[in-house]
Amino acid sequence: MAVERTFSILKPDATARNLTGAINAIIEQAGLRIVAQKRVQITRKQAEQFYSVHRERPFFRELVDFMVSGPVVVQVLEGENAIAKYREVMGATDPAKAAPGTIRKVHAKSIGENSVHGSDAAETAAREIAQFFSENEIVG
Ligand code: 3AN
Repeated sequence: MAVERTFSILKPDATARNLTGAINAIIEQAGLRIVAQKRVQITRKQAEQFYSVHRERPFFRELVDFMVSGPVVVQVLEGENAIAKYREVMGATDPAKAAPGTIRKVHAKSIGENSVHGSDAAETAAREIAQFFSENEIVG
């Protein structure tokens, strides 16, 4: 398995509850390296662009409102099989269905306020990383 990069967001429900360190500890314990990280307030335009695949979904407005409701921490994670590994570490979208020990099982509040985002495939990871980071901000 090759070394990959994936894109992660610690969402507003996580930053509001001072969970950046606790979530980063789970990420690092899973063997993923945080090779870029910054705390930002994203704009509505950035959120709409980021989640444009969900534009037609009934929860789109709610999702965008939530993502701009407070600061987020955007990250690039690196490691063997990082995309699938981070999806596993995050747990299911709905925290009620997430496996024990996963970030969402431990910390998420609901299916909407679910603490973290992680890319779902290599192409999405590359696109999402490029939306928030320039190459010289990523230090492996
Ligand atoms: P995941 O983040 O696990 O890849 P997606 O891609 O299905 O899940 O959904 C993207 C985001 O949209 C989720 N992280 C969640 O915040 C939000 N979302 C998904 N389904 C719902 C829902 N039924 N109600 C509210 N928000 C939702």
